[in-house]
Amino acid sequence: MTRHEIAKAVLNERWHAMPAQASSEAFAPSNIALCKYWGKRNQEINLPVTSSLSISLGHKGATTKLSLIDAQFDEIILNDKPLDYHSPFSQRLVGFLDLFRAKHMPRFRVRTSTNLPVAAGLASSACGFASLALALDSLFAWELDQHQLSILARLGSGSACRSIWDGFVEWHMGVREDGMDSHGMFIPEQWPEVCVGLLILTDQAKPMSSREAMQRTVTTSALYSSWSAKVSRDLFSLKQAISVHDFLLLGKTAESNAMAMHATMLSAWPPITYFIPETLLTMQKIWALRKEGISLYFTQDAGPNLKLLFLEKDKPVIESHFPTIETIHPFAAK
Ligand code: 2P0
Repeated sequence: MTRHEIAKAVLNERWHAMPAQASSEAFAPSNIALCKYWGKRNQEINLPVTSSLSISLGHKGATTKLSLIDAQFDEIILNDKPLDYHSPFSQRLVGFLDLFRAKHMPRFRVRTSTNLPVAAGLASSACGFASLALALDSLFAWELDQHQLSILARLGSGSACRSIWDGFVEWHMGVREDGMDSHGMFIPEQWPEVCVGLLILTDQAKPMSSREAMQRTVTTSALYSSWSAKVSRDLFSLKQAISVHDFLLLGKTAESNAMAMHATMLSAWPPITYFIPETLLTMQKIWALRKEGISLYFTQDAGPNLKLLFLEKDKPVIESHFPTIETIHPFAAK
């Protein structure tokens, strides 16, 4: 099935609905995977090879304002900057909007603002597409449930399907070819002491999109054949850690999962790495602090920056070692 057919199937009889209001606004949090999504079994509709598990970043994410305009083309504005209609990012958004555009429907103005560093590997496409799916739901008064919204967000960007919820979320890979069972599922467990520290080591754009990198890994990496089994073990451990609030198990599993994902990239051909010297130096600093008894772990996505995982009680000592860190409390009231 095509993306278009999936969108139509999710919307069902709502497909013909005209916008119920002239504008809408929605927020979605960014999310950080503790067990990564790395590889697709279907590239067109973003079906993953494995399930994954994330933590949403509370008030850190994207707000999308959507309105109808009388124009020839959609207008895309990112952080107050109008984007060139032909830029790859605009085209990706327009392609997503096209999924929901019946004949003769006006164009959209999409104004997205993030409160996260853009292009720092902090999953801004995830919160961007999730907030856009939520804004569309409100504009058209579809009143879809969260699982349906998660499927629509997934059509924009895989990891966006986890940004529909706060807290811990598991993206179930599903088994169906049409992907109707491939969506996020909320894990109803609060763990207010958990902190995520954003450590920006460079503001340079990443060398390769995660989309391209994961595809090259799937097709060329000798280590990729072991990835599914690693994910199954890590998902089991993470769910156990979350249910009994075992931070050591959570941190260890998340760090090991991230390192294994990067190992699959190192063994791709041509090899891929998102490490820069500062990434490795910071890892060594974290491992040294751990030897001193500080309970600190990291995870790394498709970029050189690190996200640190620690508990609230250790925040002062962590912030003293990493003065530039931005600490996020995923479970704090918004
Ligand atoms: C994740 N990443 O689980 C993994 C870990 C990056 C590293 O999901 O092609 O932007 O839009 O489905 O969701 C980034 O990939 O890729 C990502 P598409 P996406 O967070």
